[in-house]
Amino acid sequence: MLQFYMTPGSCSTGIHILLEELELPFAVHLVNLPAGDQHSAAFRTLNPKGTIPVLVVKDGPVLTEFTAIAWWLGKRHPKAGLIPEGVSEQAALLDSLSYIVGTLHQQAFTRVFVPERYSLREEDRASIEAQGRQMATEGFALIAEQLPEEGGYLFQRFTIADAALFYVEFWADRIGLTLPAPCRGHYQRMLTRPVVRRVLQEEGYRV
Ligand SMILES: N[C@@H](CCC(=O)N[C@@H](CS)C(=O)NCC(=O)O)C(=O)O
Repeated sequence: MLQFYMTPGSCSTGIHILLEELELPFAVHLVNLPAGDQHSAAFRTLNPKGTIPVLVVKDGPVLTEFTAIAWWLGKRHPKAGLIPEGVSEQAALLDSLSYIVGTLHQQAFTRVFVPERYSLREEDRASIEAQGRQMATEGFALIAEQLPEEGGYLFQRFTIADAALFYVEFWADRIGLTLPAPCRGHYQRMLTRPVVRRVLQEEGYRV
């Protein structure tokens, strides 16, 4: 069975959605980030980077990094169509996925959630957070150009990139950041998926 290390309401929610969309059996290990579980010796042995999500495959690799885990799941279960077939289509998918995880999440939202990573001076925190919100606004505007006007999926059908886009949209919703209409439509479309609703409920959110 797969061993899944996750924190409710974090980027691991995107992987949680993919695991449940694929109907895979997996055991959950909750990592309490505010309590610092990710710094424990046991967790660092598993993932020296000290981040979730982590997916441990029996007799297989220990997968870390959202993109690597999502890619592994999509490739391992090709019939689900979570990754398109052509090389150019796959490159386009990786383009969007890398931007969402590497820029929207890592650069923008990290500034909003943990501004202290960017300056030791207490008086800088508010401006770093504001900068993160501005970067997120710009990032969503770019992503919106790739979406159908009324919302819908990034690549005609649901792919691993939509799971990533969903978790940053969920964060935008939580911090009261206004999304452009196509992203709002995407977010609503994702919320109509029974698996997405179930995952949010399992993670302790009211849908
Ligand atoms: N590059 C990693 C980063 C994942 C990441 O930043 N996860 C956050 C939660 S959303 C985390 O583990 N934070 C704990 C920490 O940085 O101490 C990935 O794409 O999986």
